[in-house]
Amino acid sequence: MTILITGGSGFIGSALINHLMHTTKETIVNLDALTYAANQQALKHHESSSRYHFIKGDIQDKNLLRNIFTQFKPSAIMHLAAESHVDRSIESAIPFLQTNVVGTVMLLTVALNYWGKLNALEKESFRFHHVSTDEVYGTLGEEGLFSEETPYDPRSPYSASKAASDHFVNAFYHTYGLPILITNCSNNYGPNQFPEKLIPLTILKCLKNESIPVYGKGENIRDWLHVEDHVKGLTSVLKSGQVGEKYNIGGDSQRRNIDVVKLICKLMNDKCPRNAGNYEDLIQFVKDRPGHDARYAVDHQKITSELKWNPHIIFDDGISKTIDWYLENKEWLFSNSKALSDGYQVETKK
Ligand code: NAD
Ligand code: TDX
Repeated sequence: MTILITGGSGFIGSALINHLMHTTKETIVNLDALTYAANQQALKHHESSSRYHFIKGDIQDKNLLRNIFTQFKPSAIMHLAAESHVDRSIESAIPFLQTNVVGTVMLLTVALNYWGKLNALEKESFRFHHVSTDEVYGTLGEEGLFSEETPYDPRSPYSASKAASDHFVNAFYHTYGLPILITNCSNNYGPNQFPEKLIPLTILKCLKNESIPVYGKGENIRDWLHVEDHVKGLTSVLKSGQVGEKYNIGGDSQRRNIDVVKLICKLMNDKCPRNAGNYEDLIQFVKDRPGHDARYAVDHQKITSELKWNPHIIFDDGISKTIDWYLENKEWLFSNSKALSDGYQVETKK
């Protein structure tokens, strides 16, 4: 079987490819535009494998997509390519509309055309798996969890673009019968995450001895899911999920941002003591993110009862090992941090 993975050089995509390369015999085709967020180092060790193919390109490029389908004849697509950072979407919504909406519809269109020409058996087993976010559901108050039935209520340009892409994926199932799956996961953390996101940014700021920006009062809550648990959930859904269905994937680890930042500071004090004072002294409360969603928390009962998936990595262990990884890969962290000062422009790596 050949799986086409879009955005495979990103944070989650690279963990997914590593997982599939280690645990299956599938051939993997990674289509990635190599934007600022991509990380080729994470997949370098697969470059000599005959089972791994990398193609640099944009999911909006219809001709390229057609050629890839003709050449590799995938039996499944796992679609992760996206602009993924909320703050960047607030700076400029257009790249989010282009990649997350137009790119997804382009991929769906070419996939549908390819799927329509397969024989009955191949048609039956083909899957288009769209990887989405819990942010499409909006924001929670003090009580409750997002279920698969929670109405969509996106609040940021990023989540609006992901919600739109989910709707298009569903539309291709209901209108044309394309065999789709959708997963909506909570905040991922782990190695290889671009240091614009809260956890690697906090580690970077500690190492640079710079102030750690906490938006508002730091009381917003996220449900943290280790990327290794997530990719296991994704492969379960691809293998055994019911066509046309969506599955929520969560980490059972709700934390206030300020508590996450303080925990990182505490662990950093032990692992890599600051010359003078504690890392906590670097915490600075800054202007809140506009439209900042108060709380995300995911009910993952459906994937747990149907596919026997559960998150296994305890947040305090996962975060400690994650810090170890960034400390062992300081060079990577610092070199990627350069793109942070690019003024949120979406650039392609040379
Ligand atoms: P990321 O930003 O780390 O990686 C995205 C990858 O997509 C990069 O390698 C980039 O080069 C590639 N890409 C961007 N635009 C492209 C285009 N037009 N054509 C081809 N490739 C392109 O993102 P991530 O954190 O790995 O997220 C992966 C997916 O999971 C996204 O769809 C995101 O919305 C979703 N998601 C992420 C999280 C999270 O916490 N990181 C949570 C929920 C859902
Ligand atoms: O400097 C910061 N200070 C701060 O307080 C940053 C970057 C973030 N925050 C807050 C905002 C959020 O409440 O921390 C929380 C986490 O922020 P991000 O890491 O930017 O993630 P979030 O906005 O929650 O979105 C993430 O999870 C869902 C991913 O970036 C999305 O791609 C995914 O869909």
